[in-house]
Amino acid sequence: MAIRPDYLDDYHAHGVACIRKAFSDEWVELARSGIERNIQAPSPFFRKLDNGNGAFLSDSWSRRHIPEFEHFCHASPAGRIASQALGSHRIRLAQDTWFVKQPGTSDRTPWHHDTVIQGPFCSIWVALDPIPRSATLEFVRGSHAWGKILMPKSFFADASKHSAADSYYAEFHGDKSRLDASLFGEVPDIEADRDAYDIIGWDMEPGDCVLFDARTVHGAPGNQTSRVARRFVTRWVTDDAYVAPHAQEMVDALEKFGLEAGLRVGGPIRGELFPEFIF
Ligand SMILES: O=C(O)CCC(=O)C(=O)O
Repeated sequence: MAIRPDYLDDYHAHGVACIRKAFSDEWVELARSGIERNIQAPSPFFRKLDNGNGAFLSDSWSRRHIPEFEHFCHASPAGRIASQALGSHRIRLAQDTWFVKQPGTSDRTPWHHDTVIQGPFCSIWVALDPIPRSATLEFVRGSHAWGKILMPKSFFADASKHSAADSYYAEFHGDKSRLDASLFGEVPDIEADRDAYDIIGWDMEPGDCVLFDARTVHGAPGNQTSRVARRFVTRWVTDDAYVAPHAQEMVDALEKFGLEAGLRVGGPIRGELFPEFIF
């Protein structure tokens, strides 16, 4: 199925498009079941941040042992949407991941963009629950064209000053003392001056998704609603994508956790962990 041209226009112009009803109830239910199974069988990438008021949970690359996710990645509309967004018949699945924000969590997803892979790289973030605008992922419109790799604030700050969620988002960004700082900027303090930015987001219903360019700066509030807010995300690349200069820690973590990704900094995204799809 071809995605509507206006969605593609939004994706290219703004770095993000909200695609309504892109995933049927069956896909939503499958992803929810996968999350339940995954919480019982976490991978080494599983994280649970819990400040006592409702947790923020996540895991990544768990489709290898969660059949629901494997099926979702291979057969849902996600790959086809990504192929059209990236303008390539051949694409690779770079990552499956999910996030759950239980009611009451104050943990923000800090403003960031997804930089450990450079080159053509998009994400499809699917809402698995009704998520109101006040609790959903939001974006700085057009920031995919800012032209610089921006590191989260926590990358530069003293570790003791980070919130757990901030640390999580800088966890695999390398040791700054070993990196050429001129390669990076710092994500501006968007929360401190929201009116200065063109921030967009949507009320989401289960099965709606946001398709975004990995360079588009995004973040999410906590969840101050009375319902859980689950999301399932797949990330996709073309063969022109490569491992970013600051991704050595991510490469090391994949090897340490036995995922045998075979990645090297500056090298391409290939191999079994990143299956190829042809549309
Ligand atoms: O859903 C969230 O809170 C985080 C999502 C995110 O940062 C991403 O998918 O890149």
